[in-house]
Amino acid sequence: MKKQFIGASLLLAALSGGQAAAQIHLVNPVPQQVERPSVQLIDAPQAWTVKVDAARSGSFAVKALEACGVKRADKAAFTLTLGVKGDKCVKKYGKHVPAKSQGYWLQITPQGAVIVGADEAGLFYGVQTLMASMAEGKLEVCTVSDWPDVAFRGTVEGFYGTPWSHKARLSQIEFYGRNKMNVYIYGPKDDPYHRDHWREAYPDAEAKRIQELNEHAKLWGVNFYWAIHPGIDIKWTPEDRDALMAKLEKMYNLGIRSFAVFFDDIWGEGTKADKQAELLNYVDDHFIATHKDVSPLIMCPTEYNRAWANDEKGYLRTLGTKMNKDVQIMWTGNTVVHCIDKESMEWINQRIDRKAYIWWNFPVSDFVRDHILLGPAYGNGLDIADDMSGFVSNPMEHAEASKISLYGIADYCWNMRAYDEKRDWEKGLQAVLPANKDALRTFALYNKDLGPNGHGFRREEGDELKPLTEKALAGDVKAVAELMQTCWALKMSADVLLGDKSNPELIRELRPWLLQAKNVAEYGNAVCLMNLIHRTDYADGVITFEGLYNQARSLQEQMYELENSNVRHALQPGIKVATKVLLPTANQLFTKAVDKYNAEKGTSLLNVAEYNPFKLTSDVTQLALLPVTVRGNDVNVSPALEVINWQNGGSLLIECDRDITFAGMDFNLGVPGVAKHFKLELYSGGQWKTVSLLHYSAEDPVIHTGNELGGMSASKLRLTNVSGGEQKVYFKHFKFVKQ
Ligand code: LOG
Repeated sequence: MKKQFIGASLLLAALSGGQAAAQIHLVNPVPQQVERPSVQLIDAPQAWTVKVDAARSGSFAVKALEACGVKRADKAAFTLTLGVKGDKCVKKYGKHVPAKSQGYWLQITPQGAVIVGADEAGLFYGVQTLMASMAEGKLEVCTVSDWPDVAFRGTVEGFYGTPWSHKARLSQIEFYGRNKMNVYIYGPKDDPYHRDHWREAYPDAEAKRIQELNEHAKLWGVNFYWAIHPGIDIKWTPEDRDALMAKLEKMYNLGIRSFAVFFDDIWGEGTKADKQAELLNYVDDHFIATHKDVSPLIMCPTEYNRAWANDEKGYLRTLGTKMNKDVQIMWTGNTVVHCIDKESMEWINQRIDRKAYIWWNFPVSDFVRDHILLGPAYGNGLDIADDMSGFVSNPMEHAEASKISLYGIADYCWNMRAYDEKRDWEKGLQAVLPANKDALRTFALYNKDLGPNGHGFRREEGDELKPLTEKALAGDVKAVAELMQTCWALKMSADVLLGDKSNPELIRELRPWLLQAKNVAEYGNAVCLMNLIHRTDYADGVITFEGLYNQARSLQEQMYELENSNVRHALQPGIKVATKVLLPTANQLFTKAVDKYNAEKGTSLLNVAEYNPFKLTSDVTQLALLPVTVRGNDVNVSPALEVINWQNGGSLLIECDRDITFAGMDFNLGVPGVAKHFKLELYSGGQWKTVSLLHYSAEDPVIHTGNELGGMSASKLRLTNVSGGEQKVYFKHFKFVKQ
């Protein structure tokens, strides 16, 4: 029998070949090795005779058969024999099983299937492969040898914003199980019992929900990690240490067997490496080591990315040398939001003296809440499986929509070298919305990039359109007509999805973006027609240029109004779709058509489609890329979520291309009393003038300018740290209002 390693080319051949498609291609993640004499398909059995050792029959891996809808019968034509290596009923197959933890061997013949796991997890994954391969009602005769490249794979619910609902979490956990991910770290920043009130026990109802999630996770082979975030106000005292231990014990009593401790996004006392190491060693020695069946402890350090690592002070090296080697250390890469490569793995592993546990900040959107991220997961090295102890993705607060990229991440972690983001994206869209995959695909094409953001992390969006948009902008009529079809397809996809009944939760999450997509698409259509209609002297039957112009202007307004009426986050307002290629092209085409018309007809229609007179610059690295947005008279700088290290003398400068008259201003640096460390100046009449800053009360973290600012006219505004030292602050909001 010829051995075939499933790779991209083989799968493509299977997908596009004239012969019947191989069913194994339905399986996610892509199995490591598949052997098949030729493509031979049989009907999926209606009933199964299941052979398993009595002692194994209660295992979650065997129970998974029921959860997956397998109907058992005594003398069915199809026999499924399953067990873990060494079990009596699978003894003779033992030699085939890959010697890899979580691995399995699966053989499918017309008479039946055999699954032998290297361990229980492996057996469960073998069952999942068999089930997934039957999704289209057929089974394929083949033999699979499979195991994961990365031992711990999954997600960390670690974002700021509305935590996932209980229902969403249950659905996520099943999705992880089906796609062979085994980690779910529960650490939503806005669960008070995780962070702000970490010492307090969960109220009964919440505790019950966590317990239920944990039980559900066990069924799906997922380790439910409960994370605690004590760094905000921890004192390195025996009392606080005991409070932490007591909370962990409480969670253990609820059934939790996997734990994490986070120290991200804090400053002050809680950030000390030696104290963190001492505490975690204590937890490791007196809790993890003394309890049964508990996973290795995970910690998220304060310096969790290279840009923040201060080698001289040696925070990471201290953790590396002082913290027990079995404590796993999380890492987001070169910056907070970054793809991971070999070189960056080597850099961190050397410092922490162990393999880093990757916390990948994708598809999380808590710093770009106006976008929804439906693109493929790509950019991480395919050669780093052996350099990491685990890999988890931090998803969006939109749980269902996150599954599109999580599908690919599951595959990446399992079989890294065979990972193909394009193939996985298609399969992921299919898995999330089989009833309307094509519509979801079209819509997702315009919801991949994050837009400008403080982390400078961008994604490909609309590359496939560029040849067309370039031609359209150069005046090619055929290209403009084709672009109209593209816009129509976007509108069509949004309408189809709004009518979808198969995944209501997904449509609920997408809804604001679906409505906006319709506006963008209609705007694109109107603008394309504006560029075509001059060929018939600006009127074609009942359609006139001015009518289209009025429509386009109205749609610009409707897009803006939808953003305002559907504000999902006060400080990152907006609902943005197609911002990388399609919308900017439509805006350029609008200006072009209006300019041409004005020149020919001697009119003065307004040609401005998109205009932002404000520009931000800063020598404080973490502020330099923050976008400025204008909404009516409000001018906002997008907030940052992490701790900002604002050096002495560092400033934030906002320039306008003309003088504006100020009505008021306030900003929140997250620290009561910090106003005295900063100087605010306005550039007016050729010179800088200082405006005094104040807090209304000692506890108030919001800084105001009082009445002094009202009525002042200026073209620039500058905020400088004048304290003589570095200030650690948050940048929670920054807003001024013009008259
Ligand atoms: C937070 C995380 C947040 C993410 C993206 C880590 C370790 N911590 O800047 O909670 O979702 O970035 O905004 C973070 O990434 N801080």
